[in-house]
Amino acid sequence: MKTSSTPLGLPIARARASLAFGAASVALGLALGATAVAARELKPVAVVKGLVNPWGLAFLPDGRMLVTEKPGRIRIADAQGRVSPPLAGTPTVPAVANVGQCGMLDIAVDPKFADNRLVYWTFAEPGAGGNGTAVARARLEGTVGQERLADVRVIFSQQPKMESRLHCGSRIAFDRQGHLWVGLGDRFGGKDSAQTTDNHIGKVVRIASDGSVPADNPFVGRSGARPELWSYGHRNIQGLAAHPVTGDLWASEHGPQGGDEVNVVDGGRNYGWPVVTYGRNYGTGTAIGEEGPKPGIEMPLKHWVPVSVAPSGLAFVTSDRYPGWKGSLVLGTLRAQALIRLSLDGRRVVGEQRLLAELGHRIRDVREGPDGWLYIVTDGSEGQVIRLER
Ligand SMILES: [Ca+2]
Repeated sequence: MKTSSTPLGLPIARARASLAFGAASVALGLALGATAVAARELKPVAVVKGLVNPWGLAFLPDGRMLVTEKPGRIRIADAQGRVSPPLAGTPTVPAVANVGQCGMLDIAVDPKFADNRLVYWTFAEPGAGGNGTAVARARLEGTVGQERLADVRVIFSQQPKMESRLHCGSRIAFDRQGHLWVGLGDRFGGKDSAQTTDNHIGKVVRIASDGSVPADNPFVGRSGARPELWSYGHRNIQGLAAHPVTGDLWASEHGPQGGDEVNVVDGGRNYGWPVVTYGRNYGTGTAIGEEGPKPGIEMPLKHWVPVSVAPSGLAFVTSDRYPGWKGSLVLGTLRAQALIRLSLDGRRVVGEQRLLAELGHRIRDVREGPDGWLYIVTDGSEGQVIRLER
């Protein structure tokens, strides 16, 4: 048999098998080499261009996109690449502390948007003590192309504010009751506060749509604990997604030098930072904590050492657009400049594939659109939204 021109011989082997056995061979080909084939067949299509440090992406039911720009703007983009002026608000859209890693961050559309027209975003809120990540809510009003934000209000503010340009998080995800999970960073200088429950530093919080505290939150009624808390011991979460089948909260988290993590974040649990971590101090490489496991500490399902990938947005593949990928978790990465796809078996990560590294983009967010395609957001002063066709 003539050998293939590729090391693995997949294309020729697959082509011959397909000719010989028809549909059955497609299943065989998928089992043997689907990931490599599919990766080659991804076709990145730039849908929106010229965004300034785009950070968060959320789809409206009509397929248009809400996109944030870190300096402090929210725009609407359509499938033709047309981008609206920054949305104005009543009262005004809250001022953003655009410093370092902090600024206008994530954006999310209420699960019942068709009824209530509510949108939410996270941002670095300036104030006494420095800045802190906050959540704002507004109602999107107006006809297509003439939208504005009404009844704008801040429904949550991270406490305490700190003088920091680092580790603002953040992401928003919804649980099945329509409550918001929000990932909050440790502000770099506040890492020891991640282990105490009397603050919002290095935490996931869970709040209702109006900012109130759900009665079934895990820390409600615990002496000295903030009732908004869902989990603690986090460093800097920039990826959150609710599992489409179980409803569990999955998160990606930045480590320091190594130690980036993927976790399932259960209510009331301690995720270790900084006492249990695979990450090490920048430069010196000295230990920060112990590697674990340790009683009372949740260990990550996946971690990266010794080099960080710097994980950003996180999404589950729920559509049938990508054969073999349904149920996978995809995460954008900044440092690794790739889209990482993790194959899952329940709560186990059973495979890792790096995609799109040839594009050389820092990937800030990834979402699945209502059309079933994955969309990535690239970082930078000429940021893009790219649809991944195949
Ligand atoms: Ca951890």
